[in-house]
Amino acid sequence: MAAVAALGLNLVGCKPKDAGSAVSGDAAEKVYVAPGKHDEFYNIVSGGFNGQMSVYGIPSGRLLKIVPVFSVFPENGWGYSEESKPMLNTSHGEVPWDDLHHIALSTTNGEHDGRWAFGNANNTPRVARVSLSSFRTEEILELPNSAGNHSSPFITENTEYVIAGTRFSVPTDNNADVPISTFKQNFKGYISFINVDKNTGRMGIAFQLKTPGVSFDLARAGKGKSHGWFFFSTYNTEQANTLLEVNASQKDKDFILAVNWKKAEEYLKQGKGRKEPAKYAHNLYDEKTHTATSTIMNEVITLDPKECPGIVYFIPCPKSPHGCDVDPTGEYIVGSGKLAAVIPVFSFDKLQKAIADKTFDGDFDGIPVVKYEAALYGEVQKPGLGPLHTEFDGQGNAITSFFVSSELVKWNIKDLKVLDRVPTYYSVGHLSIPGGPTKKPHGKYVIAYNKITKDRYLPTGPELAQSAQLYDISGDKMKLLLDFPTVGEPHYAEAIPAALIAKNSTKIYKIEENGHKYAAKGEKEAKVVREGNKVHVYITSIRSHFTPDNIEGVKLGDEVYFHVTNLEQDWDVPHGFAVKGGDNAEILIMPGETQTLRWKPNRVGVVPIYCTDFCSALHQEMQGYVRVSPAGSNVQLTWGTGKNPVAEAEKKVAKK
Ligand code: RUQ
Ligand code: CUA
Repeated sequence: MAAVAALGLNLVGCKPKDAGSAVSGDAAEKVYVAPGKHDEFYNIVSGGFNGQMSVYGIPSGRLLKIVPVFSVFPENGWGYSEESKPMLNTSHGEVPWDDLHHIALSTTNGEHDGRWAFGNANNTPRVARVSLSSFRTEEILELPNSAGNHSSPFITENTEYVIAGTRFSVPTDNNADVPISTFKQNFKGYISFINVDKNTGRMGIAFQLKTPGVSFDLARAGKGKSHGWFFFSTYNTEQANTLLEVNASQKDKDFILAVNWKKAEEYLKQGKGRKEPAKYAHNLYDEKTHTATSTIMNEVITLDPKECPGIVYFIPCPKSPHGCDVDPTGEYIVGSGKLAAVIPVFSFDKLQKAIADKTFDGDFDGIPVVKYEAALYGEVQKPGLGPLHTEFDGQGNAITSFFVSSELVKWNIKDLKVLDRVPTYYSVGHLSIPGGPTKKPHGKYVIAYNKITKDRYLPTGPELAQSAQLYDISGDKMKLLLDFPTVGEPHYAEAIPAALIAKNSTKIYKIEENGHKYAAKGEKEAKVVREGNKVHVYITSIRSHFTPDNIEGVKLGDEVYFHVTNLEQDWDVPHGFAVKGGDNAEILIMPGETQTLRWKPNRVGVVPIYCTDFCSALHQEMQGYVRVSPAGSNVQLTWGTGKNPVAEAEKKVAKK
């Protein structure tokens, strides 16, 4: 126990000796992006417990955007507008928050293609797809038989699959009420293979692999020669169900799971997949109707490796591996054992030979375990303490993050020699080299996402700023250039050349293509329609008024739906919409789009509505009123802009 306690102390990380140390003289120049100039890279950063993604410019570190994914976001109405609410639906009902750890940018032929960013929900297992044109979440897919979707999302070379491995092994959804102590018999580790449509990006669960009950931590797809394979780090191969801190750190080695997914596809074709009942939500946002739909799915196809020999193998890996990263050639697989003193590097060729020769060390729950030495290329000796993650610079080198010794360490993949090390402030988790996980890293920088900031920023109460640090890796020595604070708690991030994304940015939605059921595509189409106690307001916004902006005839007990269509067809002219006393948030409507705010008035009176986004010199004038009368009142439903709606209505009645 004492040893464990001592270890526990170590694990909190230590402060580098030269904390606060100098940056090189030309650092400021290297990160300075002059006003009006653009950054060279987009950095798409996971938000951790804020459930969002954020977008920074590199090298400046400027925050460009926050994209709500699994969390509601009052800033733009995500999860508050009627259109976006279905995106947060799950088999548990609405889950308006999650813990987003990893980003995967889509690739074609193993290189960034700038189309989508995928993100995982670590709490209620889901995978999201964000468009890199609109910077909006377009799709969220829930994962059954899974709990704590940490080993996710990671993608294959051509984005054929996004994979998601469960962090918690759990009993299958169909056999869920079992004693926790029956872990070894009843708990399974499911890995979902999600296929992605080449053109639309649309996702679906192709199949789930049912593996022994262990915890999946991270993963990477093979590439080049190892395309067709996937590698997952695992821990808790002790299969403990309590006090994992101790009980899951018993073994000297855990495993990397190697999956031959091409072979799994063959078994599926042969009909080896089993249809199992499962309940999960599939949510899609449609850019034409500007509306999301949520569909509850009822079954999933599972593959049991025990019935499909040759698709999975375990490789021993010291000790509680976290990151499992594949180099740009696809030959080297790097395991980072959080408690290990070396970094093992495995060879794909040797692994293939070991499998062919059956150089196994028995099996684990029916799955062959390849002999460690038979798959090992070599070990990086004395790299540092607590290796977590490795990225590649495209020049034959790897850079590994070390949480405990708070540093980045650069080493050569071929000779496994340490080349350089730099301190991080402090306790780095993930790191990101632009293109680092692809076949063609863009190199140039590495960004460290740190877990602790202590004295680096002005104090802000008990919780301090989260921090990223940018290093120049273009020379032999890594050089610290910049600290920049980040929102949420960043875990993984990817960086991609701006040239691959900027040109495709969505500017407006064409109003004539607006297929929203309640769109008013011009002021003439603005109207108010009562359906029982539901009042649908077809309202338009254009600088700087709403049509209608005076509405009467709403009564207590009504549910009012403001369907706001933004008629603007200019870039960067959203309008907002808010109503006093509304129990949700504002909505922000992009040019050409329709979004709906639901409001249930709870008192009689005249209620202001207004635009929340400073859209013109007369933005402050962009306002109106809704009169709410008692239930059963005989105030007629009337509406208008620029006229007296009550007088207009009276005129109409008089004419009849
Ligand atoms: S993790 S700090 Cu949740 Cu990706 Cu490694
Ligand atoms: Cu529209 Cu302010």
